[in-house]
Amino acid sequence: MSSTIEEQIKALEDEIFKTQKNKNTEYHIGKLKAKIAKLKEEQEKRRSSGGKAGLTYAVKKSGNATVALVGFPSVGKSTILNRLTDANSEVGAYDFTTLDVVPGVMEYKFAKIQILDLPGLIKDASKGKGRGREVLSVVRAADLILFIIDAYDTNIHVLIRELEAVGIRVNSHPADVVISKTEVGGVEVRSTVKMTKMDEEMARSVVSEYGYINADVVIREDVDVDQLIDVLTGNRVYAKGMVVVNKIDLVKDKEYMKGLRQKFKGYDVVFISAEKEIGIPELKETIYQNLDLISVYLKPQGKEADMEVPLVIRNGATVGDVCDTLHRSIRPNFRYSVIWGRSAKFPGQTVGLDHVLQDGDILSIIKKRGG
Ligand SMILES: Nc1nc2c(ncn2[C@@H]2O[C@H](COP(=O)(O)OP(=O)(O)OP(=O)(O)O)[C@@H](O)[C@H]2O)c(=O)[nH]1
Ligand SMILES: [Mg+2]
Repeated sequence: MSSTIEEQIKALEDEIFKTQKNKNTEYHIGKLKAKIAKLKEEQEKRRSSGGKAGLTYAVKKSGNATVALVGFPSVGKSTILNRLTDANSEVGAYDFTTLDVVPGVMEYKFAKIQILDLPGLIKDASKGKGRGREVLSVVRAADLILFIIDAYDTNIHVLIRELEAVGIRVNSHPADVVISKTEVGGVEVRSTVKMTKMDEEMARSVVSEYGYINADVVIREDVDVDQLIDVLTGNRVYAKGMVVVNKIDLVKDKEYMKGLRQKFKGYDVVFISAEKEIGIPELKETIYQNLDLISVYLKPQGKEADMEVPLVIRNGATVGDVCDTLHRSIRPNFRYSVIWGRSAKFPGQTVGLDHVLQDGDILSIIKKRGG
């Protein structure tokens, strides 16, 4: 075989495309998908060891969370950034006005949310078209993806496919499957749930095809082949996504908008006109809600808590995370903390660094003497 990796992938993809999909071909297709995943991994490895592929935009994360504006050229991403933040990104009536990542900060309900305006994405961006791979590498690091859609050009699937091609999964979660290598015994698959999309035998053959010789596979969720391959590949990122339909000032038909809401079922959808400033408050609120942030009030030892200005953190954050947000000198000097509110078993409970906070908690951090 002297064909390149690209050619091998293409041949396998063509084969899947040509194969009738039914019960009898399921196994075969599963195996082909595993082969493709393996080859793509190899391809990624080569790309990232080659010089040019290492190129990325330098963006420093800041604030409580990072939001990426993803969309085709000229849908109004830069106009939106300018509406949401104090940044000033160039707006133009032609495609690819934005050639760099332009960051801005949206301050909302005491949260500082970093918004990244990006160059427009096009089909085959994941293969490198229009600096696509660099744009997508920025998207990989975002907590929330805003799919910006022109009211009359609503093909979001092209965008999602490009994200998927670089391992980004939108509005889903890692499958509950654990694969551990073993010394002997071949590939063993056990499932704790009824499997309706793929049986154990198929899971076994996909895992083997991917290159495992001995492994224990425990499946605790009704997954399909693609989800299993995501677990095998291991470098997927899971991000939230929502849809923003821009330029609604051009839409006169209310029914048309209803249809769009239907089309994007499963996503939060916000209709706006960035230019005419319609729907911006709702957009800000929806972004905030999707980021799943909470507020914690700090109480200096022996003083009243500051109930005016909360500290904003991610839902699920611990006392230790708060320490790190405040200053890096705090954790090494941490003695204990005292907590009031929803996460406390009783008001004034003493807790440690691992304690998980809840919205509205009041927290007092006690440092070591002299710390
Ligand atoms: N009618 C209307 N036009 C808009 C709206 N928002 C943006 N535009 C126009 O759409 C064009 C593109 O806007 P940009 O903000 O530059 O779009 P972009 O997505 O950043 O484009 P690229 O950087 O090239 O990918 C400009 O002519 C804007 O004035 C809107 O809400 N309504
Ligand atoms: Mg732009």
